Parts: sequence; C-alpha cells; structure tokens
Amino acid sequence: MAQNLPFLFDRPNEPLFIKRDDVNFDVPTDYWPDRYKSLASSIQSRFPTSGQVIPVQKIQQLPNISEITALGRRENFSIFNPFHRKCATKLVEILMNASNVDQFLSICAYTRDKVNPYLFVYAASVAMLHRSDTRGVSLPAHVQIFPELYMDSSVFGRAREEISIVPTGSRMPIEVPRDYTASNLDEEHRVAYWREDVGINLHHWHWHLVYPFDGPLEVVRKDRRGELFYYMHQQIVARYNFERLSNGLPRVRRHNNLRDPIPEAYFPKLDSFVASRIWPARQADSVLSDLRRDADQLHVDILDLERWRDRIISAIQDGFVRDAATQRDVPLDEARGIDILGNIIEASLLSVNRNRYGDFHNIGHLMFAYVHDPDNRYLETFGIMGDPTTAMRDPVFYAWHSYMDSIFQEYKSILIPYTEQQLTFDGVRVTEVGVIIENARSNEFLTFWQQDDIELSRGLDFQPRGSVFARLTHLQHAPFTYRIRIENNGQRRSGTVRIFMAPKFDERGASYLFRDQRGLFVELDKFTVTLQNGSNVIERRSTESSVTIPFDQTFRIIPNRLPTGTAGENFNYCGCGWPQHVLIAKGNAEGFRAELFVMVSDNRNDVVQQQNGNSAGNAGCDDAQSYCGLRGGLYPDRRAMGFPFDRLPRVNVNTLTQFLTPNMRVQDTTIRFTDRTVARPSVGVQNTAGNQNQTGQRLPSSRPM
Ligand code: CUO
Repeated sequence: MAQNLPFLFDRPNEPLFIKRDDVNFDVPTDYWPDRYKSLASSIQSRFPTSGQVIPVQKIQQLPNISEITALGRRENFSIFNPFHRKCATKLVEILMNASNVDQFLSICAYTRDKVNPYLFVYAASVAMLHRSDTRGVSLPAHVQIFPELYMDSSVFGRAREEISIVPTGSRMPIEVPRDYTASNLDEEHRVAYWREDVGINLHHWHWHLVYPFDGPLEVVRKDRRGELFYYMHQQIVARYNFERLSNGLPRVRRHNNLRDPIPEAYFPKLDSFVASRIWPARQADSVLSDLRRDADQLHVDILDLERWRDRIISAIQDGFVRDAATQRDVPLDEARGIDILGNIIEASLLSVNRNRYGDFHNIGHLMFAYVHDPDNRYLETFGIMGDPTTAMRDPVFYAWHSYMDSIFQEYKSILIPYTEQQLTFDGVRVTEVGVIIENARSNEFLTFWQQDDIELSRGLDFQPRGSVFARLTHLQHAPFTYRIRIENNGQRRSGTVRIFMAPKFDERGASYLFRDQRGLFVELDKFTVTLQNGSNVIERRSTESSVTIPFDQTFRIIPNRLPTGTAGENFNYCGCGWPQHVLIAKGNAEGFRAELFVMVSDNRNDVVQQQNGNSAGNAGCDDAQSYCGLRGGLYPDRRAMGFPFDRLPRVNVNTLTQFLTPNMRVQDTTIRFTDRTVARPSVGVQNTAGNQNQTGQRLPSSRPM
C-alpha cells in the first residue's frame, strides 16, 4: 500500500478522482471537493476507470482542516512565511499522527484536493520522510511534480502541443534553452547556468525537506542541524564564488546594509501552475521596505531584522545567548556554539529564544521576495526568494546568504585557532597528491556541457496522457580519480581523508591570505582509510564523493515502485546531496588555476559512535553525508563542520603553505572548460544505491566514515 503513495503527487492540480492510465485512487465521493460532489455520477462515467485501482478507506473521524485551508488553493506557498508555515505544520502533524498507512493514504486523499497543492506536496513529503512506515517509499523528484518551478515557462506550451498532436513513441524532447533569463548585458548572467541548474535547486529543496525548520519536534530535532544549516549554506556560497571567479566575476557581495539598493535584478520567467501566474521579477536597485501584507498576515519592519541581527552579534561578542525557557545564559562554546547560532539565525523551532533573536534568515528571504509589492497594493505574490525550491536561481540569494555567513564567521573568528598539535597526525605524512583523468594531463580537471532528458508528464495537469521530456543542458566534468600517497611510520591505524579545493588567485590575480582563502574551500570528499605501516597509496573516484549523489539519484530516474526489500528508504534520504555533475566548478578555457588540499586526520578524534553502536549510522545512506548527515544517526564526524578551514589560522600563519602540517598537502590543479555539448552516454540506467559513473556502471565503494 505504501508504495502507491507517490502517485498522490502526480498532476497535483488535478482532482485525485480523475481516472488515469496507470494507477487510480478510488476516492469516496464524500472526500471530493464540494464543486464536484453533486456531479459525481456523471463525472465517473465521463472518466471510466482504466489501470490499477487503489481503494481509499473512508475514515469516520476526518481531521479538521479549516486552519490549513486558510491558505487558498490557488495561491503560492512559502515555507518562509510564518502563516503558511503554520498551515503546513498543521498538516504535517495530522499526517504524522495517522495510525497506519491506510489511514495516512485516506487523509492524504481527503486533504489533497482541498488544500494548497504546493503545501500538500511539502507536508506529505515531510511526513513520508519521517514516518517509520512510509520512509521506504521513494518520493518522485520534485521537478517531476512541479516542473514549472525549475525551468523556462516557454517549455510547457511546447510540451502541451507535442502531447496533444504527436502520439507517444514519436514525441521529441523539448529543449530548454541554456540562456533564457537574461542576455550578456547583465554580468551576473555569466553564472546563471549554475544558479538555474535543476539539480542544484533540487538539492536545496530536498535539503530543506530533510531539515525542516518548523513542524512537529520529532521532525525538526536532528543532530547538529543548526550547524549543518550554517555549513551547507556556507559551502553553497563558497561554490558560487568558485563559479564566479571561473567566469571572471568577483566574489559575491554581502547585502549587509538592509537599506541599500539591491543592484542585482532578476527576471525568472517561471510559471506557477497553481497560482496561474508568472513569478514576479525584481528590477535593479530595488530597495527593501517594511512589509504590510494583511493577506499574508505579514507585518514586519526592516528595523525588526536589524534588531534581531544586532542582538545576535552582541550575543556572539558576549559569548552567550539568553535561553527563553530557563531565562539563563547559554554559552556559545566550542562544542555547541555554532549549532545554537545556526538554529537562532535560520531560525528553526530549536532556536533558544525566538522572541529575542527573531526569524532573521526566513524573514530576510521574504523581504527580498516581496520587494516589488511590500504592501500588496498590486496584489502580487512573492518572488522566487520566497521558496527554497526557486531561491537559488536569484543572484540576491547569495548576497543574502553571504551576509549571514559573515555573521557565522564572526563567531568562528573568536574561537581559539587550531594549534599545530590539533592539526597534526603524529607519524603520518601526505607525500603525494594527484588527480588522474583518462586521456588527459594529470592534475587537470575537464569540464563541458552535457544534455539530459527529464520526464514532464507527471507534472502537467489536465493534459492528454503519455510521456513528454524536457532536454536540459548542464555543466559536467570528466570523472577522475584522486591518487594520494600517505606515509605512516607507526602501527596500523585509521585516518580520515579530507579533500577540499579552492581558487588559487583572487579576482585581481593576486594570491590569497589564508584568512580569506579558507572561506573559499569547497569540500570534495571525506572518507576513512586504514593506514598500514609504511607507504600507502589511496585511490578514490570522484563519483564516490561524500558530498554528492549520482545523477540518477538527483533526478530520480527510477521506477515508481521499488520492489520489496530494496533501498527505498535510503534512496529518499539520499535524494539530498550535491549533484555529482556540479562537483567541480566550470573553470575556463585557458585552464583556471586552483589548489587541491588533502589532509589525513587521526580517525580516533573524528569517529562518532552512533547510538545503535556502530560507527556508520543505522541507515546505510552515506552518499552525501557531508552536506546531509545520516538518516536517524548522528552527524558522522566529530570535528567541526568544515574542519580544518572553519577557524582563523594560528599566529604567524598568513598563507596556505604556512598553514600546512605534515599530514596535509596541496597540489596545484587547473580546470579546463571546453565549450562542447555531449549527450548523456546512457540515459535511465537504474541504480537505487551505491555509486555510479556517468555511464551508469556500478563502481566499487570505499568505506564511508
Ligand atoms: Cu536554504 Cu536561505 O536557506 O535558503
């Protein structure tokens, strides 16, 4: 039964009782929206049943959903909006409390066509990810449910034409242009291919699904979630800067004065099928205003944000925050400080004091999202900054997150720098680091464009049936292998290999000070190795990265129903993860210069004993553990996230070279981009777990940390 749940998400605006080719829900007419109840018999004869029928049990005690329907069915939904969030939380609670899967399905069938479709998919997805009896179900990729949130709206008119005229089997994929949101007159457009990458935006949606900031406590409370909010977003900004420098742009500015004009314009060209509207745009030099939107129950001033920020910064300088429940000061110590701050700044349900420290990050998103209509005088809905699904497309997302990151860094800068002793691994030296790519120079990464097809039909409402595909063009790199030589002049022991990379020069072509470069290091991989006495040569493939998930996992190129006993549960959690195809920045045609950093730390200081007793967590899903953690387990690295780059360097260390201890090594690399487009070698190869290369072959896996 649980395996049928994903079909609830198909064609999200179409009532569930409309018959489909494959799977149909037999929805009791009492559950139908009022508009159709009186027409039930004529509608049923109009849409005769075909395909499999899934019975929907009628339950006596239907939940009261009036609080949820307060948000209209045809409105956009923003998880950042406290009112919308309350509506979503209510539905998550109802769904979490369903006593079994049959009841869960029944409540879904009852609520689906009455509540806002975006809200429904969000709440049902959160509940399915967190209920013990449904987390084995594989959720469809969000891009398949709401493709309009991920690509140029012009695609859909063409897709509808193709579906209506051309029989299945003869249909052509609809090509999504790579450049459609601006011309080269806008410098920021040089990195639009990255901001608008479907996989990157899917990762962000999925991350916020796995780590909701509000909802029932059992859903929100996760090990080091506040710290992971900080770290995952810090890495997004670092990756964006890498991409900008690759394209001849300076590092992103911080929007640190909320009253300054916003130089970045953005015209998203996205549709909302739910609201039947195009998403609003933002002109260059727009200025934030106080929000006075009664319809959204949103009254908030810029001054509120400034007050929250000032209190947060004061707390960082004081070294403690005030806990609302106990009225005690809680120290921002090395062990928990960053986690406490992450929850405060985001702000999540775990914030120790929401009254005092407010809702800085979330309301900030909304301020940007409503900049075009802060008092609702034009009856315009929010812009793309209002939804985690779309926010990363907007250049201002990075200006905002870069500012928040600088607040986190202010905290990190007061921590005592790591001593040499904390950084070294006695008797262990890294003596050689290299990158091997087939048919290429060593230490040179190769990037290019690749095309892939995504099925759209599940997200197209009120259409004739059958598949239609969108063809996307995205960045890709040639798979590569790290080769690392480690000398161990002690007993056999365990080490953690940490691999990062950063640009070598800044926007002016000058070398960095360590204090600046450390924030630009992007994590590429982290894994455990056993070191024998003497020389050890480690080879590790790029596809095994602890930050990424394979291409097919990002896009869910999998069957709807996994056979019993497959890794569906893990697969869902693994939907969170940086997409493999953007592991490496684009570089440039001349060969962009970067520094690859490898460190081996003493695993005894890193390993986390999971509550179930083993060190690998209890879920087995470890593909993207660096950015997404482990399902149901503790974050699998005892060190601060981003270690060893998360703090200022010790005294007299000004450059990366000076920072190195014998268990670290830096290798100069280049990233060479070739402006050619390749088709994916093999589309649709199924793989529900493990690692995968670009042709879909299974690759042997190293042991995760
Ligand atoms: Cu992920 Cu601002 O948090 O978007």
